[in-house]
Amino acid sequence: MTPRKFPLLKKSLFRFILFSTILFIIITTLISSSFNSRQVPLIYSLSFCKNESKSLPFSIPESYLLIPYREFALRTSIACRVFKFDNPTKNLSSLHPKYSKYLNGIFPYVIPSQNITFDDIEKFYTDLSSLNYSKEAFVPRHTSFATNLTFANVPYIYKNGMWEPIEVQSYQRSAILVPLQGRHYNAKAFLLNLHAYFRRQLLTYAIFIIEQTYPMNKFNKGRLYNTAFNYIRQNKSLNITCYILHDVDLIPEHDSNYYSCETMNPKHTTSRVRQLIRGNYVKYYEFLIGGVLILTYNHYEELNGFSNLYWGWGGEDDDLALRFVQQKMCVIRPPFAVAIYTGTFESEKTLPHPKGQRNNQRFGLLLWSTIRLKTDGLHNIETLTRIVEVKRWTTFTHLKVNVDITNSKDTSLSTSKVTTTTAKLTPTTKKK
Ligand code: BGN
Repeated sequence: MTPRKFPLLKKSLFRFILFSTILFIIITTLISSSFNSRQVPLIYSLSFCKNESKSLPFSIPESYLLIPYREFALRTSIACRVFKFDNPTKNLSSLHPKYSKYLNGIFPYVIPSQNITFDDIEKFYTDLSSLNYSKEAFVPRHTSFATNLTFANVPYIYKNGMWEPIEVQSYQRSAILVPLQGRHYNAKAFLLNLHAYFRRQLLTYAIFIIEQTYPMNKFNKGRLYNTAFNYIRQNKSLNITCYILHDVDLIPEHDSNYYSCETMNPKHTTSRVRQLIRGNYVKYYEFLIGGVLILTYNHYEELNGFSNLYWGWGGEDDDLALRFVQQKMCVIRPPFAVAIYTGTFESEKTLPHPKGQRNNQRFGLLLWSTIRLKTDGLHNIETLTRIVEVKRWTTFTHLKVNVDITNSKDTSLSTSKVTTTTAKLTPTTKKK
């Protein structure tokens, strides 16, 4: 190289540096804006280059998250920045949980003894409905499974599959969906407390325990939610307007955490959870919508429900949060001070139950979650699961579900039967 050529080299070096700097700025701006704004596309789509995508191996999806899920979730909030609560117009004092005269701040939940049975709970609430309200309203009760139950005896009646307050008409009709596998003690502690909690808020409600009975090893919470949602929407006489998706091991601690649906946005009511033994609250990440989520029929449909692909513990709720982003939806949250829960998870340790196995594939699934929105969810649930038994108690409806019909050869796992538990607690069985 001769000395004469140096100026030319300098010029191209300068051009190269300038070009790379501009390129770097463009890329970093794009990535940071996808963190900060819900409006910017979250996924990288290969459909720009249609021809190339045809030659890609089948297993590579057409579009996927631009950045790993964990990075995205850590930097993103799913909470709405601007929102409005519904404002019921007629007779406020009787319609909305917020105006109930039974609210009293802290909810006096109880941790029942391990020997509690479903019959105990059934009897407790059936007896309550037959009491003389004015006299017995706040008398603490002692039972074989808990002492000093101080739940207010709110006048309630069980009518056509729903519990309704007698004095007023509720603003909405709510279904509480509780997925389950094993963990029967948690389900009993849940039922005992949550009935009292819902009554203080004057809800018209029915609780659905959705138990996975096949397969026995791996839990699929998304399929259980989709199956129950589908069952409830087909049961038109219930006329449900609000869906409350609830973990079985959470008990709300504050009356002002209103379990009402808001028309515009879903509501996430679990900000902090504490363990029974340690007692300190744990705050979860901003992107989390697991725990308790309250949403309308339209919200659930718009999201196409949960993905059906998550087997084992974790990820299905994060996948739903990505669906929210995709659909430009956000959640509203009650004030931090009232969105508090006690978790009954430790009590599991003393009981035999299949331990929740972590799903190692969840990170991979989350990466291409958004492109499955239309094809994987509520829309194809009927091809995957079957309700094999419906057992009606007054305190809950027990749906037993085979969540993998294509792989179960035993036909008894795919035929349905209906059992009704009468007030005298003597079950009768009917074939569907
Ligand atoms: C998260 C789980 C959620 C679960 C919460 C709270 C995952 C996906 C990869 C980050 N998410 O870590 O499913 O609800 O913890 O327990 O594992």
